[in-house]
Amino acid sequence: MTPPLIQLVDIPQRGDARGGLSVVELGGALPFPVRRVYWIHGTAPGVSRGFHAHKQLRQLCVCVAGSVRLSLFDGRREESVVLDSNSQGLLIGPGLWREMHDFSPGSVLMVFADAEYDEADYIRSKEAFIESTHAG
Ligand code: T46
Repeated sequence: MTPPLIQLVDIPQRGDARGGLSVVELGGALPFPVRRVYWIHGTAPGVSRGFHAHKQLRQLCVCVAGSVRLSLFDGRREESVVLDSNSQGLLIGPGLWREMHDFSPGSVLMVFADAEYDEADYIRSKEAFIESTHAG
């Protein structure tokens, strides 16, 4: 059976009566070593982001405030998910075209990545991405 494109992982919750506390341990809790963390915030209403794939990069995306809809496309199938929780993150492997839509006001999308920023790892043309999925 073909595995789903959307792979969600649970994030341990250590909150108590005082409020929430979510934990991502960097020493082995994720299926890859974390080399970079960045977060996307202050996205203007109606703006979409992404529109690229990665050749190698693996990432975990957690919407730590508000919500965002993330869609993944492998060249044949497209699946999307609304991220709106501190307790679940979306794993995104290489070879997936990603788009981010419907950012809610004040939303913050935190991303844990297994490599430092490298523009050469991006495929920013959808046509080139689709071609790459048919290659080999
Ligand atoms: C991804 C989705 C989920 C850097 O200089 N360093 C960085 O670590 C990042 C992530 C970006 N940049 C530069 C590259 C561009 O000039 O910041 C600018 C905006 O990046 P981009 O247009 O790629 O941002 P998004 O929101 O479309 O995509 C980002 C990540 O780039 C990407 O890897 O998977 O979030």
